[in-house]
Amino acid sequence: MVLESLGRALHGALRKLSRAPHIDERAIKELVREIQRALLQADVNVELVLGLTKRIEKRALEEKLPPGMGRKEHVIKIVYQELSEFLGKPSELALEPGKSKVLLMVGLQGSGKTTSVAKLVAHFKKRGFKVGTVCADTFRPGAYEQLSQLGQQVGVEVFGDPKAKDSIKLAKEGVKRLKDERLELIVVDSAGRHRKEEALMEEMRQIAEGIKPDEIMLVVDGTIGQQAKEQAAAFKSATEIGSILVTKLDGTAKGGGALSAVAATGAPIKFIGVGEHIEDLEPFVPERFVARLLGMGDIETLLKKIQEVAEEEKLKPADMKAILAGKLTLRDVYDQLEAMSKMGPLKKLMQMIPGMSVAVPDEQMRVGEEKLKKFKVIMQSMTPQELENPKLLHASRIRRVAKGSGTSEAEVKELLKQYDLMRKFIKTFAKGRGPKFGPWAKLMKEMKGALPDFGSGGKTS
Ligand SMILES: Nc1nc2c(ncn2[C@@H]2O[C@H](COP(=O)(O)OP(=O)(O)OP(=O)(O)O)[C@@H](O)[C@H]2O)c(=O)[nH]1
Ligand SMILES: [Mg+2]
Repeated sequence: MVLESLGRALHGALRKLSRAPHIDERAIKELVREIQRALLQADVNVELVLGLTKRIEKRALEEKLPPGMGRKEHVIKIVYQELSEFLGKPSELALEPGKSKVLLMVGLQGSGKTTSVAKLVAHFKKRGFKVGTVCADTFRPGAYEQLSQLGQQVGVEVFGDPKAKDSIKLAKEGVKRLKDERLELIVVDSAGRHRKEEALMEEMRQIAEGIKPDEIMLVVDGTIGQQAKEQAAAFKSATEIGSILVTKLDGTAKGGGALSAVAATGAPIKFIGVGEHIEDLEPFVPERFVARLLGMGDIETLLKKIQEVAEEEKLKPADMKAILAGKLTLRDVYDQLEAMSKMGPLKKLMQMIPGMSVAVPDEQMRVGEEKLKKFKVIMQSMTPQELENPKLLHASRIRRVAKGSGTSEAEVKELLKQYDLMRKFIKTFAKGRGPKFGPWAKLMKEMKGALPDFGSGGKTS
């Protein structure tokens, strides 16, 4: 488990809070102290800890309770939000089918670059992308062998030459060749071993200049704790770091230090390494990560409720209006499934629309839990463009998505059909073609509260 001790300590602090008879200033101060202790033990920088806990304390003491939420839940929600914020903004590595993205991996010796190269290509291969790697490490003996063995395990091409001396030339050749092969993700491994750090940085700069990568990803060893900050800063000042991958978060007590230190540099953490094996890679989503750190045992129910409320907040009236105007994208659907406790707002909304359960066959309306899970996996294999504009999904893309998600084409098509149905239905009702009387009228009235000018017709396209 990742950062087990930090998770346990934070969880313990919140459990104590949830057991307190009532939440007064003392209980909040006690909670804040325990969070401080937990974070310091995870090697998080003192100043960062103080800043964070000050914010938590201030909000917990001063913020007004949202309707329908108890004081305890509210405090837990604040902790959850602030910790998520603390770990940076979520950001993903987005690929586009048919386009080449070149990713240059940099980092100090032994940070886990080569392993991460293999993990990354495996990750995206599984999602149906054409991927390959270039070994531009001409410094470390056996670098090419290491990567080509990993490449074999994953089943991807590794461009390299164990005898080459000029890493810049090699990197350029490799990238050109794999681009010609129309690979969609080309990950370039670079050397971490050098006589001097100066020379390493210089080589990195030259490779970057030679291959013009779409993104430079810095690999940082999570076991170094808050020292990661200086390291990230040094790389950032030498070249343009687009994102960060923190490795070895399995079994280190210092992971909290590394993650928070790196997040503080402003470059988004996109992945974390949690083991030596190829599949030990996770996209880093701060909120999900924090939820996992905190969420277990008896506070789980509380967290669930918090998430529900947070999701409801996320679905702002503006989004609601767009959705009701028929602008429901697959991403909206995905977000809903993500939010999915069984009563996600969209489902609630659907249930509020009278006639819905009749017009949409029962079976389709209550797609089983299993199917929803499958749909989510399918959507994870789609590109952002496809999620925004599902019309793009013609036969070959459907095939790719099915392959990438380990489902069948029929299942992908079924999802698209469901989506279409949902969209049309909502649109029809939003246009007011639904029942003009009885429960529908009542619904309109109820909605007026949430959607200030919904009654004036809303947008119709
Ligand atoms: N436990 C654990 N070990 C890891 C992880 N990532 C990498 N390693 C190990 O760290 C060691 C170094 O990894 P490499 O991928 O060779 O590191 P590198 O940055 O390419 O090293 P150089 O090429 O010498 O600069 C190996 O023993 C890996 O198995 C991780 O997430 N967890
Ligand atoms: Mg290496």
